Amino acid sequence: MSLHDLTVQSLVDVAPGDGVRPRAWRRREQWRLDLTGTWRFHYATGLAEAPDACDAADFDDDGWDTQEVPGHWVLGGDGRYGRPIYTNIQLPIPMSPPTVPDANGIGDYRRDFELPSEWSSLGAIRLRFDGVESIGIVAVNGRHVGVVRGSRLATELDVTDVVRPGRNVVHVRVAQWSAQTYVEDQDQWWLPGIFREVTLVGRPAEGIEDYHLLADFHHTTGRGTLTVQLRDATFPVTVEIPELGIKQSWGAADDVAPIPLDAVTPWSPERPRLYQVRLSNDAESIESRIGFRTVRIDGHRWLVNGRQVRIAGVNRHEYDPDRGRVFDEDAAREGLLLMKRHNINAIRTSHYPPHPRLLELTDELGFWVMDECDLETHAFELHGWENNPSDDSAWRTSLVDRMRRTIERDKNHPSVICWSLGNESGTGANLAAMAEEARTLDPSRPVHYEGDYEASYSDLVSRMYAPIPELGDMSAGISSALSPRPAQSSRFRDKPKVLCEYAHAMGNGPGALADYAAEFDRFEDWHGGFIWEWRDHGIRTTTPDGTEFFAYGGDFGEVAHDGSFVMDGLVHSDGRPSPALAEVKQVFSPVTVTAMRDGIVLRNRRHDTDTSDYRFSWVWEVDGERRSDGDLDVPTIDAGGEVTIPLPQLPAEAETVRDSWLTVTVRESADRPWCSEGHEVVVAQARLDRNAAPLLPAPTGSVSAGRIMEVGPVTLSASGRVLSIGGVEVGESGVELWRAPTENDSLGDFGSYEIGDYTATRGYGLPGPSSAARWRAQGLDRLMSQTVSAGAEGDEFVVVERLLPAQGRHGAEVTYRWRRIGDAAGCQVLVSPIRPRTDVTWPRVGFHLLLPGEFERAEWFGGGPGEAYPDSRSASMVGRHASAIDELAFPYAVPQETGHRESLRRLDISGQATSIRLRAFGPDVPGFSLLRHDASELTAARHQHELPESRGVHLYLDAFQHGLGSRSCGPDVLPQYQLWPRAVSFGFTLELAP
Ligand code: IPT
Repeated sequence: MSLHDLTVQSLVDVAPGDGVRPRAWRRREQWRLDLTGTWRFHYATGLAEAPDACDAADFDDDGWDTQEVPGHWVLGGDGRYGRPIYTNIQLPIPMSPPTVPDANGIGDYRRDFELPSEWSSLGAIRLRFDGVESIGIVAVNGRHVGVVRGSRLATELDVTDVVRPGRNVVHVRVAQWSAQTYVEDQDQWWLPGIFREVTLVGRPAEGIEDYHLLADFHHTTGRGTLTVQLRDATFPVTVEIPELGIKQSWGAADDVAPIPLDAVTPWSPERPRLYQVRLSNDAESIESRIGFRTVRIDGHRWLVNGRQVRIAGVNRHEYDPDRGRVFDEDAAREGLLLMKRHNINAIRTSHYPPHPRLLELTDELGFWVMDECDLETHAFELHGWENNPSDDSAWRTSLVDRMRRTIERDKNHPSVICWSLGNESGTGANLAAMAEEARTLDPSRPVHYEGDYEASYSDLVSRMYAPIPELGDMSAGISSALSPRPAQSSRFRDKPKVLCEYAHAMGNGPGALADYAAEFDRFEDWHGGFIWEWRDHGIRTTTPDGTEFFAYGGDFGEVAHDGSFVMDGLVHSDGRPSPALAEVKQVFSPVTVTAMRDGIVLRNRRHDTDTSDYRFSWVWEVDGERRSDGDLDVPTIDAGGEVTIPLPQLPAEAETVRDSWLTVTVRESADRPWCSEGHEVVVAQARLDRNAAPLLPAPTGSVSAGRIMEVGPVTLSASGRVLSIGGVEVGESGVELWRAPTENDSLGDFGSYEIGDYTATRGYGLPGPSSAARWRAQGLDRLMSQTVSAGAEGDEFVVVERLLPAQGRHGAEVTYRWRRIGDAAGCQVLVSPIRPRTDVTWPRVGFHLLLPGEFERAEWFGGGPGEAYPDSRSASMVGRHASAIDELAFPYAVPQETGHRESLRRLDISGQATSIRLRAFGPDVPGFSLLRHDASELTAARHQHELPESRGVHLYLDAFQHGLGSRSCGPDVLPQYQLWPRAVSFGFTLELAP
């Protein structure tokens, strides 16, 4: 068949990929030729333009370009080879399975390799592909050897009879779109190409074709059992575990028996103990590693080694801003270390098996892994799941094959404690068949699939983005949470539960992590969850004038795209942690510390490790000054245990002096692979005094009236605008209710999608307008000031203004009471709602001051070091903090509200020449932010580089901020964190700092 005809046929083929039976990945193959590197490359925008017969051995590819393998041809180029496309649920091609449009990038790859003559004695030679998107049609020396399907799965094509010693030619034709596209509709960039390794693997005639090592741990006796399953092995075979003194040989398949082992150390994320294993026969020797653990489902408990797992997890995509899904081991390791430093103990490999090496790293560093098959048919949901491949028998073998290839490749990893059938593929008989296949191949691990809402073929009940009350409802078997079939509620109730996705980390957020954690701790059947997601998928790009930025959907001129929905990670595209990661670290902490006035409660949430590798210390501070400190005497707490210890001995004044704080810190007591000795695991604080918030002091003198008012160092216009502070000019001032909407504020109506009830009960795509839409409708983004009165009243200059939008009647009345207090100017601000509505919250209540741009640094006593919002404040500790002003804002891919620090007492803002000191007062003590752009500038820009030139430093003193929530894909701000219009009063003083 001609290459052209073969392509036509392969594009629409729903059969599984070709190749020999899948087997476990080996880092070292004894006979291995690396075929990565530079390949000759031809790109065509469609099959009609692709060169025919370019698979022929003698085809002249002289005029061809080159392409690096592994790589994606749409990246790093100038658009010559097409551009990246980002879509979430929708497909960028028409919904007409299994066909694809004519505009279909075709990449032809060619290269030579030299086959060493020693290889002629081998039993088989295979060409292995670890990742090709979307399909690869492969020829060696002009002969067709198979089609590679399953973009993130491995394929080994038998080329024994085709290769010859000396020079050989490989040709791979890759098509961007194929029938497989319909089952690989994950929420990510479409990035075609050969993006993982290509290798030529030699197999000895009488080797060990495949092996499955099952290392069980018996938690009641502390013993282990190693069961070795061999496939196509020539005996005798020897298994060795040098560390355990084991060397066992079997003469024949029938001799193979489980090996009992006395006293082994079990494997867990906290103690990822691995043992080296060697399997050998006369022809080959295989190095592998085992970790002893037994996974079991017992009623509603998901157990490993007899103890329930606690998933403090993240969804991890394979992603790099320059290379896409090309794996970089160093970067991957860095990412895992960053997770470990932030108390993340679990990974869901959303939504496909990762590069095989990654699982060796998770074995080594210690993570629970939910290994997910490469399957997602989400686009069908937009058409009521009609023709869903998950339920279409034509796809059965192909989907089952995907599952098989996932399991066979990854079965020997102790970190993998569960298989996931895929993501967002509706439900259907093929999924049930995949689950069946998983159980047959590997009965040692449970099966997960979120879309199986009734848990009829999966072992775990799973949800995504469930609102908090739904967790308890599901535990109780209350039917409203269990759509679509409440009748199945008892089955739900008795199964272990997990959130495979929650807390959508898009932009500023997520909120309510601590609230979820409390529920996970409360209900035994809930095992935690995986935050969506680890990292933003921005593509490093430059504007025409050379400014670097991270591109998202639409930035490459895509016709259909899903905008910034691909920027929803805890980590920025460039790898830097977002403020949310600090919250994650606190909330996920393996040991919780609750410090109270009458004692400290410590709870060990680790799986199987006591606390003897931690050290505990305390410090007592008053007004941010250290008064005393010491080690905390904490008895060793076993896994799952809890102790209450008394507070350290402190003088009696500790309970009376204002701002008396006890801070307890848990640290690693030795170096770990992810951190050095002394690394902070978690911090907790207790306020020891009961003093109320300080109030603005009384006036110490009068104000000078005139056209310009002088209140100590501050000058004000007749209508009360601040003009200067100690000679420092102020550009703007006044109360502000608007904040630049976060993506959680502005997204979440999923407007055009009809998902019906399913949407409402599952908590994402909440009905009704978003907060930002309501705020805008009420005009909170364009309030106009109207001075009602301004004049001296006793020793004060009192200004009353009304803030209302054009045509609107809802807003606020503000009273500013300026007074002189020693060398400072003080102001008490009272904000009261005008005709508040019961269906529109406020974004913030704060006072805004525009200072000159020369200010660079901030030092403060208050909450910090990072930002805090009402539903994301676990990591904020009262103390003395300092930062460059530029570091106080986080550069979210889409500019938005950022940088708020809470509970301010004192703030020094300094530049080269001057420093301004601010003190904050109650009753509603404000927090602050210092930003280079104001709320409306941040609102208008869609990318950081679109922000206008900074007009200076914007100080916001916010008495309240609305919470963050997770509504960009999940529940909105919980009621207790919403900011409803209310009377608010706070004070501050301004002066030049000494
Ligand atoms: C859900 C997907 O599973 C995940 O891949 C990602 O798209 C996430 O949401 C949002 O970022 S699907 C969603 C419609 C619930």
